[in-house]
Amino acid sequence: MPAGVHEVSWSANQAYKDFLTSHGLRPATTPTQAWVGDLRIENAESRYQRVMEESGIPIEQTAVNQDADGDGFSNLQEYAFGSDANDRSSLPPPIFGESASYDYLILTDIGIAEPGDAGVYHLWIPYISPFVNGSLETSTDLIHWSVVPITLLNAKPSLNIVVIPNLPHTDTHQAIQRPVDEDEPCRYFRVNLSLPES
Ligand SMILES: [Ca+2]
Repeated sequence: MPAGVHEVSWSANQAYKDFLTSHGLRPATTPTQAWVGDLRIENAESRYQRVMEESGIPIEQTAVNQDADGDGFSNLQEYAFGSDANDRSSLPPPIFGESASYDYLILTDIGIAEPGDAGVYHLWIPYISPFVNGSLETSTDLIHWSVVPITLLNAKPSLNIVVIPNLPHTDTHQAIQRPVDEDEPCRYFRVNLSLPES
């Protein structure tokens, strides 16, 4: 199977049987059956092309680096962050950063940082489509970029998974926490996007 999201579900009959049983009724003895129909396998490039064409973009303006609606965001940026690449009023959610405080105890090179101490900043990055590869990169001179070794998320994580740090993800943005190093020069971040290789 190609990379991407694959969803198959067939639990309705079993759920119905469970419902009957829980109400003291006897389900029919016929076996639970399921069918899977309309299975479509589409590679990343053809999915991108289809979405561009379905939004009404002329074929000669669908390239990933083009900006079909002239709103300043490339077609791929809009595809990755869920806005309409053919509507000037539809823009990707903004990427921004802000200083924050620790929400957990941590050992730093100047001692123990306690919850509430300043010393980190949060980058807020919109969730990225599972059909796009995205990586966070950082630079101090806007020339040399290195990859930040984190995984960008496709959606808000489930609340029953407890992770440290407990990042304040929102419905639209993932929070990425980085330590502040006051000896460092100004640091820039960017998100590098590409379509997965088929
Ligand atoms: Ca655009």
